[in-house]
Amino acid sequence: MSSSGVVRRGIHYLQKLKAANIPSDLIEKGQNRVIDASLTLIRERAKLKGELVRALGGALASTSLLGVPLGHNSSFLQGPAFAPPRIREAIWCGSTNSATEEGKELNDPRVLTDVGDVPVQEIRDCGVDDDRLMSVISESVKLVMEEDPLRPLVLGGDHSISFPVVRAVSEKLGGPVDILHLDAHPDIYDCFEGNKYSHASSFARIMEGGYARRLLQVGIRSITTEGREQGKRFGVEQYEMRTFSKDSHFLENLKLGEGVKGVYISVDVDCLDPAFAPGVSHIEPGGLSFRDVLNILHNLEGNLVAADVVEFNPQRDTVDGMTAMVAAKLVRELAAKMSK
Ligand SMILES: [Mn+2]
Repeated sequence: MSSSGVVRRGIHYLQKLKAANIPSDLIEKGQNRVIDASLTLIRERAKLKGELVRALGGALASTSLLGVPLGHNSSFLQGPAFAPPRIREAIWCGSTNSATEEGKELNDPRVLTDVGDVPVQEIRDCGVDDDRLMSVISESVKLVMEEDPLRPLVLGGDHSISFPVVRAVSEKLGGPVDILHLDAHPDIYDCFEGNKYSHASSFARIMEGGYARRLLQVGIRSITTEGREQGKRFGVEQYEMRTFSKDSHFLENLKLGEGVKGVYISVDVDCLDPAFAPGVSHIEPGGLSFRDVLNILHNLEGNLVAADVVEFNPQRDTVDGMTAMVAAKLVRELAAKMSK
């Protein structure tokens, strides 16, 4: 990250503390204690939920929510940091019931549990940098996966979180996955505005790391020359909206993950046309309908090992929280798809 990026995004008083000769090991030890405490809470919640699901019996795979309220790697608005509690609220909103479209019951813990949020803001407030923060996110994902049969469904956050999440999934499973990435944007810049962790660069980090065999990007309609060149460089299969009517039959009958460790799905809410989901940072007309997305997800064949739903920005939502319901329904249907 450039020094200007640090000033703009970083936490300012820690620089002052260093200038005031506060010993750096005092700060570092404190940061370590806060990170240990954060991971302990996630570990213990995951353990309890895992024990509960195993005691109930009969689940081969069980979805568990993990919130990552991180918005500072966005190049525009940082509102996605506030998304996870809004999505949870909408999942359990009394205006609907707990059944998913294909008949799973979300109030059965064998289908859905929750291990809470990575306390991103609290950790950053202690002056922890992004290298370390990304490791904490990866570690948190692994703590969920530790508890068989739990599988993580991560609530973003901006799209930068997909890198540490996919890294954790691939490292934990011991090999690459196939990724289905629904988005208006390819998020594959080598480095965006000096930030290698930018939400516009997460898939460059994922491909460099060798965490994915195939990367299918669907819904693309805002792509630069660099986005196309990076796509070619990494062998990405980019399906643009301008040809969606031609590609839709193929995309609505995907079979992925064979010969690798499984399938990862990353849904940027802005893959949807803004008519369906106005509460996003980057309004990009000409997108997928909600039913297009559900058809792609419902019909996908493959072993879904983890997923994320990112870039919902509650600060851009309508007053009645329409996009929160949209993000929540994506989460609900993904949770049903992942559990078995
Ligand atoms: Mn996007």
